[in-house]
Amino acid sequence: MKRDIQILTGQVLAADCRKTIAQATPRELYNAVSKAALDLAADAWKRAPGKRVAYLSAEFLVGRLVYANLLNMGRLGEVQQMLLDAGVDANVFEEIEDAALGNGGLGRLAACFLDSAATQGVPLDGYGIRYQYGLFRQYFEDGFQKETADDWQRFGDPWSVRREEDAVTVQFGGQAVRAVPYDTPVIGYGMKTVNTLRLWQAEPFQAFDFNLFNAQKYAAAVRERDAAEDISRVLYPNDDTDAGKRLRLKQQYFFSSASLQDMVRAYRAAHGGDFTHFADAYAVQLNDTHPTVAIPELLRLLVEEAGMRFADAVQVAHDTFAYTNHTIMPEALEKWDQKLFRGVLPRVYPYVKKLDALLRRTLEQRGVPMGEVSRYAILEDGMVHMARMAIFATHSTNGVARLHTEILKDTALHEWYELYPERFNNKTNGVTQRRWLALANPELAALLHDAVGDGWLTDLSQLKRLEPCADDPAFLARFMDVKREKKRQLAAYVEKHEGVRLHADFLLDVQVKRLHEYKRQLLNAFSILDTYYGLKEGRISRADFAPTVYLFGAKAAPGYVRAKGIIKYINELAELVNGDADVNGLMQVVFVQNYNVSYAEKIIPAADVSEQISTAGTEASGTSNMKFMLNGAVTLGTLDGANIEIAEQAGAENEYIFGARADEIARLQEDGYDPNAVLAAEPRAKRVVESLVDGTFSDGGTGMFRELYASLTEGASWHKPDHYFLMRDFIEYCDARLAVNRDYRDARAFAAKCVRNVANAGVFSSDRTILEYARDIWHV
Ligand code: TH1
Repeated sequence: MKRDIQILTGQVLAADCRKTIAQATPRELYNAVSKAALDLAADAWKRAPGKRVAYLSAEFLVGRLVYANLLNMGRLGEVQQMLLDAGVDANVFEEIEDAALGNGGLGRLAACFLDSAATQGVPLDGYGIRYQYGLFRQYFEDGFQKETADDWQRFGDPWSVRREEDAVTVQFGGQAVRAVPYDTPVIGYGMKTVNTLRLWQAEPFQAFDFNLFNAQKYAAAVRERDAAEDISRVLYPNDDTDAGKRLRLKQQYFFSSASLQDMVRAYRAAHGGDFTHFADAYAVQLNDTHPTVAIPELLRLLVEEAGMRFADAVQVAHDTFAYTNHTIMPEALEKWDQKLFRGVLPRVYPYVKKLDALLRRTLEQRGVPMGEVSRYAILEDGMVHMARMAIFATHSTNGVARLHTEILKDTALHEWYELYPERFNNKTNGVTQRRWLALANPELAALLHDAVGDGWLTDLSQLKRLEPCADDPAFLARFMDVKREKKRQLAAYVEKHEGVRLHADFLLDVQVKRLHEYKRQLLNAFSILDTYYGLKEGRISRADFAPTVYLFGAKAAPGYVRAKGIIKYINELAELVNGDADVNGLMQVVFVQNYNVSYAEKIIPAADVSEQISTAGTEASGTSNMKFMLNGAVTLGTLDGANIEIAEQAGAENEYIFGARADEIARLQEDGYDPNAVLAAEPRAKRVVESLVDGTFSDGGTGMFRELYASLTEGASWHKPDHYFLMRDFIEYCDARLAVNRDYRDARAFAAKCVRNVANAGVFSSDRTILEYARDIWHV
């Protein structure tokens, strides 16, 4: 019997705050609806027998849970009606903070995987850290990024359940802390499967020292508590870079050890003390190297607590673990100083040494020359090399898009591929269509419902049946109506949050992702400035130009000075363009603050053009590219990461591809590349680059713009000039952009391209990805 969520919500509200639905504040309503829903999911939230997958990840960027969970439970319409009946705005929960326990693509991928596994019936649990503060909140002051703490639990955390009885102890050198799990149900679409996201919180054994407190030594009295809580205090805000910090290593060990202890305990309860078949009970996926310390930790547990021989433990680890690589950027490859590692984890370090010794013996047996050993060694040049440990001690290493995996095999990890070719495999990323289409774009979902039914909700390949609609004028008209409506909604949201009136009738060209030099937001900005000059000076015909909004959203890591300089530059550009009445009917530049999952849900469905312009060979996959495609935007991009597969699926004629390919970039890196030659030969390039230093814009006297200029024209001690080849691609990019603009003027033909993107987005469902992992790697 279907229980009534309205009655349950009313009961919770009456008990908790003696109010009705109409009287309750947004947070009271949020807590009540969430509690009621959790109650309705309780029966389905049971552990199925059989092998389970543990997805270990330092990040789970789940975003706002309430709408997505209600959608998957089949209760969203009911709740919306309930709110409507009570005179409450259905968007009332938009005040609720996102759970931003991740930086970007890697953390959001983990969240999509949770949704897909639960929907497809894959028994997978997420394990991570319950950060007290998630990714910082961003705002702009004078065009500069400022950060504040993200206190995401301010409105409560009604979706999690504290499991005191499952707490474990994690031991560092001289410090022992309690790891207390908070479980959140992961509700699959249709609620047939409910898996678990288990996030560990670090706590002291004793809230404070009573004797010190009585002696009025207050700071000392809470020192142990602070030191314990510090471990799960805050998410490191670096995307794609290795922080190398002691506390970060403690975080990694904290959740890796707690998660393994959890599995070991459950295994013992079910199977007794013989751990030789541990890999038949658990598959453990390492999301990048962040949880790789789990490998020596499992060895330690098996040897010291299960009495296993080291060699047998290594076999168990090999069969249990698999590793996903997400980047080849050298600055992201994790290495720990050996002394630091040994100091923080003295109980684990001996097992790292034993693994390193085993690796060296293995290399010798395989005839690897002595001179080559240093390229593989786990312990080398005073560091612990985590990726090497992850490849050596697991049975699978996968990349996240076809090109990325090929680069791993051919160059980045070539020596490992020669040693263990059978371990390497590709798993192209995906995104969940429940959140990124059904929830974010109900208008398009309704149109799809009429055209092809609803099967795509759990089988995205069914969108293929939409293909003929690209030739149907009536369908295209409805598609364009949807885009217009999503732009109107976005404009209302942007006006509320940024105080800017966005032109909802313009072409919407979007680049939203973390700010990084390799993602080349600066190239985008240069091209906008070139367009501005072109329009003002008549090189570009105003009459032929489709008015365009250029929208940015991006957070820079707080310590990444160049990235912050690029933000300031784009904000200066926005001021120039938006302040010039002469072009106001043609261009608008908007940089939204605090881009996050909830903002993405507003922006992506409204976009016409998806900017995916990383230097070829640098973006492992990208996942926003897939979300844009699914919502019917065309890709303006380089042949990088999953863009290649996107263009292949949709047909290159439905995207706008430009720029050097990965092989050309590699050649330029080898043979030499001179951006100054481009600047000398191409006045348009010269002019926009000079805007960094010629007084066109002001960096407020910080020197940021001059430093950016130098990075492009002179290089720095650690890199050559224009490390990311902006000048190589500049003119081609401007040309491709103008081609988009030209094509957009034929609204129907453009809409047909958009619809062909939707129709061919099927393979980019994370359902497909998760089923491939399950079949090829986890064997569940
Ligand atoms: C990202 C990759 O940059 C992106 O291309 C990919 O689509 C995504 O992972 C999911 O596979 C990465 N994020 C991080 C974050 C950290 C370290 C390395 C990477 S790679 C902290």
